[in-house]
Amino acid sequence: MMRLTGGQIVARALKEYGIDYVAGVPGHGIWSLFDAFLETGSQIPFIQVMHEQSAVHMADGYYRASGRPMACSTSIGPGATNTIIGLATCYTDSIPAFYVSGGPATHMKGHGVMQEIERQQENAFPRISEQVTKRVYKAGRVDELPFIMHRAFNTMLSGRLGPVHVEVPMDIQTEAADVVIHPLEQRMAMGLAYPDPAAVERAAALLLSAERPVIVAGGGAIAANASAALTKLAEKVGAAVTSTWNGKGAIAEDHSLAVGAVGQTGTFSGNTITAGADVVMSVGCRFTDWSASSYRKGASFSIPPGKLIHIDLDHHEIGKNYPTEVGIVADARVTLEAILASISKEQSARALARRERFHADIVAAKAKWEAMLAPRRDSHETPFTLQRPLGALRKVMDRDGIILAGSGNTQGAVKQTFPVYEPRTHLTSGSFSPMGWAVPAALGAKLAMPDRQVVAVVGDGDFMMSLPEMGTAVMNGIPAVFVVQNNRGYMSIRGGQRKFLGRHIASEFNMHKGNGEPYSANIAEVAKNFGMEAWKVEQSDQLENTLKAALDCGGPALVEVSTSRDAAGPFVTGWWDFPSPTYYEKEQADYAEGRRLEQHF
Ligand SMILES: Cc1ncc(C[n+]2csc(CCOP(=O)(O)OP(=O)(O)O)c2C)c(N)n1
Ligand SMILES: [Mg+2]
Repeated sequence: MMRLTGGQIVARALKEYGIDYVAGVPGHGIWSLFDAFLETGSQIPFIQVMHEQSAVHMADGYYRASGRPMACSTSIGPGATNTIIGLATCYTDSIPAFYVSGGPATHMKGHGVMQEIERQQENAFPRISEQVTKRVYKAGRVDELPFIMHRAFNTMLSGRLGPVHVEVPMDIQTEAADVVIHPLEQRMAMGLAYPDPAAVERAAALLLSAERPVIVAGGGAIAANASAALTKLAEKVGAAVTSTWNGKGAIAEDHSLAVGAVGQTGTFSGNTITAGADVVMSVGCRFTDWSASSYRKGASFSIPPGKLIHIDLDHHEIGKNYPTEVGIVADARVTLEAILASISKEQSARALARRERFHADIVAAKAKWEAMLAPRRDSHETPFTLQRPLGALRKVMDRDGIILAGSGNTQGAVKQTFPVYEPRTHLTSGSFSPMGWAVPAALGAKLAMPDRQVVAVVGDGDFMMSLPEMGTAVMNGIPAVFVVQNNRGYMSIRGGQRKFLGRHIASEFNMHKGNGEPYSANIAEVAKNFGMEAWKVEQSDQLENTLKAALDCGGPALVEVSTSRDAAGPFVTGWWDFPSPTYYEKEQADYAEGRRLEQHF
C-alpha cells in the first residue's frame, strides 16, 4: 500500500505498465495530473507538442513503428476534443494508444464549469470519445484508479487492439488514497488465441487444392507479428501475396511471390493476380472498399467464384463483406503456423509442381507493372512527377528505414512506388486517412526507433495541417526527415473532382485577388525559421544527394520538392464506388455499370 494522489497513481501505473513517454498539451483540467510527473517515483518523460491531435498521432506512429504503446494526455474541453481525429485514426486501424484527459470536478459537473460541454448531459466529452475508442473509463473515486488503469491496459492490449480513454476529474487528480498498483501480468490473459484444429485442416486443404492461391496481408498480419509465418506459408503452397494499405511490409516486396498492393490504388500485378485467385486467404484484413475496389467483381477480388479463408481476431469481420469458406477467429501468427505444420513436405511438393503457369503469370504481371511505373518514377522532368522523389528516396534510404505517407497523392504513390522489406517500415494513416497525421506520427516513430531512419513523405496540404510540429521536432531534438511534395494545392482532390465531376473547386491554392497565380508558402524557409536544416529541390540531379544530406545531417530536417500540379497521381488500377451528381449523365452511366458488379451484399 502506498498513499498516492490520482495523478501519481496514473503516472506510476503508466511507468510500471511499460510506457516510456507521454505526449500532450497542459491546461487547468490536467495540471494536477501533470504535476505528478515531477514527483519522485512517478516521473515519466513528457513530450510537449503544439496540438493535441498530434499527441495522439505521435503515440500512433510510436506503436506502428515499434509494437509498443505510448500515452498522450490533455486538459478538458478544447484540449480534449482536439484529440478526436487522432483517436479515430487509431480506432479504425486497431492501433493501441493510451489517452488520459482531465474532467470537470465531480462536485461541479453539469453546472457549466469552464470548458465543459453540458447542454444534453453533464460532462459530455466522454460521449464523444466513446465512438472513437475501444472503451472510455471515467474515474468516480481516487481509490478505483488502480483498477481503472489495469482495465484500460487490458482493453487496449487484448484481442483486437485499439485506443482507450481514461478520464480523471480534476478533484480526483488531487485526492489521495492508500492503494496498490497491480502487476499487469496478473490482469492479462497468457498467450494467444489458437485456431480451431478443424478450421486449420480445412484451410490447409483448400490452399493445397487451389490452382491460383493468393494470401492477402492486412494490418492484422503486422500487428500479430505474423510476417515470417506468412512468407513461409506462401512459399510452402506457392501462393502469391498481396497486401492492403496497412499490410504493406508484411512480406518483403522484393520476394518473388509478392505482387504488391490490392485495391483502387493497388498495383497492376496486385489487382490482376488477386482478382484471378480461386482461393483467397486473408490475414487480418477487413476488406475496406479502398482495398477491395468497392467489391466490384474482378477489379480486386472475385469472391465468389473465388473461395475465402478469412483469418481475423475479431468475429465481426468474418462474413461482413464476402462469404467465407473457412472463417477463423484467432491470432494470425499462430494460425499460420498451425496451417504450416499441418501441410506435409509431400503435399507441398505436389502443390508446387502445379504452380508453373501461375508463377509465370505472376512474373509477367509484375513485369508489366514495372513497365507502367518506371517512366514516371525515373522521369527527369521538372517540376517533378509524384513518383520521382520516391524513387530517389528509396535509393538513399536504408533497407530497414521507416517511411510514413501523408494523405493525398503521396499516400497511394508511396504504396505503389516505394517498396519496403520489413514489417513496421511502411506506416500510413490507412483507413481514416487524415491530413496532418504523417508529421507527428513520424516523430513518434523516431522516438520509438531512434536508430532507424524515419522519413515522412507529405503533400503541401497535409503538411500545413501539422506545420507547428516542426517546433516539436526541434525542441525535443527528434531527427525525423520530412519530404514535402509541393504542388500548391490538394491535387489528389482536384484529380478526383475532374474525374468524377469534370471540373474543380477549392482544391488549388491560388491567389483569389489579382491574377490568380498559384500560392505557396516558402516551405523550406519556414522550416529553417523553426530551427531545422532544410532544402528546396527543383533539379533532378540534386534529388538523391539532397535527400541523403537530410538523412545524414543528424537533426530534424526538411526537403521541399517541387512537384507538378499536373503530374499524374497514383495509377488507378482498381475501382472505387463514387456516384456523380445526376446532371453528369456520362459519369452516371459508367458508375452504374461498375456498381452492378459489386458483390458485397
Ligand atoms: C483532415 C482531412 N481533411 C480533408 C481530407 C480530404 N483530403 C484528402 S487528400 C486531401 C488533399 C491533400 O493535399 P496534399 O497533401 O497537398 O496532397 P496532394 O493531393 O496535393 O498530393 C484532402 C483535402 C482529409 N483526408 N483529411
Ligand atoms: Mg498538394
